[in-house]
Amino acid sequence: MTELIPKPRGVVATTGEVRLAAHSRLHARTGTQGVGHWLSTALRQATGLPLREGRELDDAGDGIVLQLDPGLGPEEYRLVSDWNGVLIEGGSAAGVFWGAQTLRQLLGPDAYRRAPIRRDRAWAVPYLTIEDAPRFRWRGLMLDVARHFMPKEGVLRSLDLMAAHKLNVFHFHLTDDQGWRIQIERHPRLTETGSWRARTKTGHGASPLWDEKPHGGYYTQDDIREIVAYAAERHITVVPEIDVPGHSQAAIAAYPELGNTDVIDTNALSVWDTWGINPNVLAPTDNTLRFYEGVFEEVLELFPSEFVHVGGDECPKDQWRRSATAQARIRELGLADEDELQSWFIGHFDSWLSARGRRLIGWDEILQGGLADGAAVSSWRGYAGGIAAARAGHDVVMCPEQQVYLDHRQDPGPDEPVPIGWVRTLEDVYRFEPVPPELTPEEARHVLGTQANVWTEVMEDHARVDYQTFPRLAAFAEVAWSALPAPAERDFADFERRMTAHYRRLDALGIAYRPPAGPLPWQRRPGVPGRPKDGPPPSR
Ligand code: TNX
Repeated sequence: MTELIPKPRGVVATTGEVRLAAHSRLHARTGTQGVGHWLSTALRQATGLPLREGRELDDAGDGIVLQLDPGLGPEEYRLVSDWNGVLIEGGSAAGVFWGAQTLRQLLGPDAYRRAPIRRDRAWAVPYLTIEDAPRFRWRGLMLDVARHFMPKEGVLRSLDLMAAHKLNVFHFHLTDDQGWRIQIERHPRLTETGSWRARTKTGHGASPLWDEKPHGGYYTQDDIREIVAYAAERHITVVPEIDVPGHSQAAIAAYPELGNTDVIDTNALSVWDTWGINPNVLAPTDNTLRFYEGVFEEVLELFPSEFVHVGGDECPKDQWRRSATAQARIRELGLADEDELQSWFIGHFDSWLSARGRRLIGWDEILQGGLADGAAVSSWRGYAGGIAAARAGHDVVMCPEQQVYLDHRQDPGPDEPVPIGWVRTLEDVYRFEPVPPELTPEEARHVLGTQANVWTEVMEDHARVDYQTFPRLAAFAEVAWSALPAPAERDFADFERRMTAHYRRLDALGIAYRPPAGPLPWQRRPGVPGRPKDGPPPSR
């Protein structure tokens, strides 16, 4: 049962086990009540045990105690299972929460079920001591809900899956050319018009196809508040992304005056129904700035996170080159070119966010034309942007597409459902190193951490998202949390051995992961695996 993922810093095992029973109690001391509530709910669902709130460890030695230990780092925890019961201590409630996640793994895969399958089974925690702490403070997952909308329940489920893997930053990609997914009260057409597209490109290559089926959806501000609160209970910070000045066709379709009206007829634009880099970008006008300040004002009220992501990626400059308005702006500001105009645009929101006590983060294109003072960078086009930013003293989140883009295929085989050619296998992800050797230790301190990105052009529902995300997210979680050696020295065989236990957990969670061997989910023949015809009736 100690096949833990992500691998903890240190485990010392002895013989014996704590057996949870009907009279076992859970006691959450000062500052850990929220974790206690989460843990008792999760374990009650799975085990059917009452786990009543207790005062202290029982004489029986089968209770669970949660408490803070100010001597530990903020996300650090210690889990001791011995004749006294199970004690989880953390430097903060977050540390205790990660310890509670470890406890769930120690209880076995059935601890991930939503209802007990067998009443008579024992729930045991082996005697051991675990000392553990994360390598990085930013252990992120980015989910693109713009290309394909994911209903709120799916987002909450993703947060649960992140928590189970000790990931703590949810980068919520809320807007793009293909859809605007967050209600903004002062600009209602962003969702009325911007959240729906009439059809979606499905085919690839020379002869694209469209499905002729409307697609859309958005989160109300109440939904967003619920998502943020749900994440907070799981010690996950939600970083919202509102993409500017590129990836904005959905917004322009809703409010045509946001586009370069002197270059194209923006009234003719609708929410984009295909993929790729879109030429229709925001006009660099005062009207656009005021409009988006209004958007960000509402965003700041909904999301308490220190960082706010403003996109900044893939902004073709062609319309700005042809626009008299954009050119006048370049002259008026004394800028050299369109790249500097993009920097000015991002710089405006950097100061605007800083004045409100927040920090801007953007994709590495925001380096072009000069990086705004306090800005942090999501390095996606390899490491180069991250290296340049760290050297210039900016904070960085490493998420190079060559390693941690989970929309890329995970196997070269012809049956892989993804039309993207690049292969990023489970082992590739496991051998991903977020801190490139080029950085000095001083510069490396600017690497806040790392993030896996799930772009959903080819994922129309959460089963496809599961398939692309798992099992690779388990490897990614270990890279983000555990103190692994250099890539070549990593023990992938040991990781695979632990994955055998982890697949059972993913099964219990109902995740449609890519199986390590055997037929892919849609290739299973009816009647082969599954419940035997004359098997026992399901237990109640
Ligand atoms: C590049 S990563 C993009 C996304 C796409 C992704 C597909 C980034 C900042 N931009 O818009 O969805 O590639 O892999």
